[in-house]
Amino acid sequence: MTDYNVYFEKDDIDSALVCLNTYGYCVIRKMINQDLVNELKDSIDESLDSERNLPPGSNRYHMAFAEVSKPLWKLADHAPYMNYVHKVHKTQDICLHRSAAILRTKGEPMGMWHTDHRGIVEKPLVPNDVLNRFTMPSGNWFYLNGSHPERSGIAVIEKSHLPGWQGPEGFELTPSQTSFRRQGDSSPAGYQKMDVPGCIPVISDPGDLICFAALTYHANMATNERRYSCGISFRPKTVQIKAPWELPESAKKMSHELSDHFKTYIDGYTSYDENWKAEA
Ligand SMILES: O=C(O)CCC(=O)C(=O)O
Repeated sequence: MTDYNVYFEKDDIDSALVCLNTYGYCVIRKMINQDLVNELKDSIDESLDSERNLPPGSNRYHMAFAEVSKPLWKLADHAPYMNYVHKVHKTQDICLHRSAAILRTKGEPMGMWHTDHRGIVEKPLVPNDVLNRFTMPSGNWFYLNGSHPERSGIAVIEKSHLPGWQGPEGFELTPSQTSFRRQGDSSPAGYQKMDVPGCIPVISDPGDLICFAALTYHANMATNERRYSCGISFRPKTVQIKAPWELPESAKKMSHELSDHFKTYIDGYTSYDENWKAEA
């Protein structure tokens, strides 16, 4: 599908990072085993759909999944994953930055193309304006069903992370710059189809780690099965964030219950208050 390689083994992170920097994404094969894949899926079910009543064609997100999921913390003890994390940040002095889980059910259409990156926002209005200002890779995701255009998963636009990128050929960035639309289309909403130059439907297996750069434009592909994804990301402690929200009780509970050797990751953790909005 591409004339370059995007698949790397977990003992070749250096080559994976060259691909990530060049094309804006990469896949690290077999990062976790099937047992951990199953544990993470069960944990997502437990926290997002314990009654199994999520209707077809819909989704639920947990935006601070590390605060409720013990299996997710297994990644912080997983030497190959942490080797990737240390290499990507060029330091071992890191704290928990963000974590999330997403559950989607069969029948959900493709999502909107977007970048998670917000740049430097003078007056943050929502939590992502506070947390997504940095150039650290924002997508370190486990697509626990794997990713495939016929089933579910993620698509990216290759090289859309490069400086000066103004949208795919025939498209233009939306006024917010966080998405793009066809030239001549005045709709403020972003595009939601796969027929875009540079679109790469990522194909991966359940234990693979899908990485993309902070700026890389991406979209969830149409969901044709119950679909699970999650991620835990860290940032160098030198990147300090003063969050304008109070640390929620769930974050305090997590800190209290974490094993001592993980406590270093809490120093600098802001959590995520989805109800926070800047005062008018
Ligand atoms: O659910 C997905 O596959 C993608 C989610 C996504 O694009 C995002 O959270 O930024």
